Amino acid sequence: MSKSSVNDTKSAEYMERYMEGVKKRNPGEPEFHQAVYEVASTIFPYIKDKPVYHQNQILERMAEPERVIYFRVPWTDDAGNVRTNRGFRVQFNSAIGPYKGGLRFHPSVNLSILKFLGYEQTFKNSLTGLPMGGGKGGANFNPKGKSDNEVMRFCQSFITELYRHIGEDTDVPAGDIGVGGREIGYMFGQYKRITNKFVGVLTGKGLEFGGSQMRTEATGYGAIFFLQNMLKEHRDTIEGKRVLISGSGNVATHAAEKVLQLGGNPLTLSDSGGFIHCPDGLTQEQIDWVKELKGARRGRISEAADQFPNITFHEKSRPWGVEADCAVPSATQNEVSAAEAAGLIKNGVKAIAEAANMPCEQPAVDAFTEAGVLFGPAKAVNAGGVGVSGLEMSQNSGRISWEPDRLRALLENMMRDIHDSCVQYGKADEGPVNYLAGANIAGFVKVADAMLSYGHV
Ligand code: NDP
Ligand code: 2IT
Repeated sequence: MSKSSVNDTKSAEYMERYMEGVKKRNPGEPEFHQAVYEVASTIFPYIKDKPVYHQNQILERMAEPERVIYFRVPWTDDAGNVRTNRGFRVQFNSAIGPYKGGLRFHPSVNLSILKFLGYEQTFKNSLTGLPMGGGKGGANFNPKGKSDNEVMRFCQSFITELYRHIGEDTDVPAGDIGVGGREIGYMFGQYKRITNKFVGVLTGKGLEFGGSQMRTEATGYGAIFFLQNMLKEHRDTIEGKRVLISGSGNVATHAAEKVLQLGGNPLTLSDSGGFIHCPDGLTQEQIDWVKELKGARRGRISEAADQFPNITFHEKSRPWGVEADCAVPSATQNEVSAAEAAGLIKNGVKAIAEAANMPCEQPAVDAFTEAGVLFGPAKAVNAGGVGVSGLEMSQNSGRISWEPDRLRALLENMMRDIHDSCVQYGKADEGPVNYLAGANIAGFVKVADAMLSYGHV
């Protein structure tokens, strides 16, 4: 049990019984248990003197997806072989708006991972202040090594089943790991073809067909705006800070770019093969090169060390052993262990901003909190992505496109507002703000109160 949050006996007892139930009802789903635990450990103390939430079983109902869709995705590879994957959509909670959340294509995708992501998404979307419920989906499809035509046929088959369950007022998917502009284009094209409707059913679309300015940049930029706000709240700045970043996809490369723009030094990037280290700080030219490498060329991060003499590649390891001031994990879940957290703390890290979803294992989160390191939890830090997706939905409904400057300002303001909501609920009498509790409580209140209004549905 977390040492950081549940420290009164009554809440601890409720919490233990509650988690026993969650584990019993969802066997073999460790990522889902972890995500529920992280939220519940901060909500039980908050609701201990608010019996209405207990009487109406709000936390129990929140941990049960409203609907899970699970389907076969058959497709044919370039050699003519029939292949079969497993597709999912977890429609978690629609209390405050249509289900909204990304699609992940990765061989590791299973129900536990998508339930953790859909559960988290509900609180994250609430934090944005926009009317969006929570959902997540995807498939255990591995886009690596597949041709564009294979990816297209897969996406078309995936949407040929999913189209009947989604819609601009029902459920609006977007990208996540392995799903970027190319995949969204193929899926939107197939949806439009089947339904004969041009509506905002997916976000992250190309700018030519209803996409929003700033959506590509939003998650990474938003994460660094959140880090900037955390540092400012504690009388510090990003300027001159050495920042460790993992991943080299959409989120990581835009996080690195924003660190650079704000005067910091992004030292590392990574992929599943290892990490690159640039002690001088990556330049814009190097970040652009990585965007092209991991985007259109679909290459490996190790190639950066062959291209640039001041970059080294460290095979099969993660960047957390490098000495730095801040860390922004931006690849995947559980990529920072307790031992790695201890190393970061020993090296004097000041702030962690979770740009990926649940990148820190629970004992790592506890270690940062206990050491007084500023800890920005994923559901607040990376909410800029879905936030701009919400703005894409608004533009699509109005059949209008807003200017880049307007979206830039909206994103920056949204991240400041999310930060301030976390401070409102997470400010401690002494020591740093508890952003974990702040984000969970601020996200919870709106969804819980909407659920109370509806009665027992
Ligand atoms: P991308 O597919 O663009 O990039 C993913 C990156 O993470 C790649 O560098 C990939 O390396 C690495 N990675 C993926 N899985 C693993 C793994 N199991 N072990 C090690 N490295 C891994 O995804 P995004 O940048 O979009 O997403 C990154 C994270 O941010 C995810 O946690 C996602 O849920 C989260 N997120 C994304 C948002 C968005 O708008 N895109 C919004 C909010 C959160 P490799 O190439 O070797 O696979
Ligand atoms: O985890 C996330 O917030 C996303 N992958 C983005 C979801 C979205 O609907 O834009």
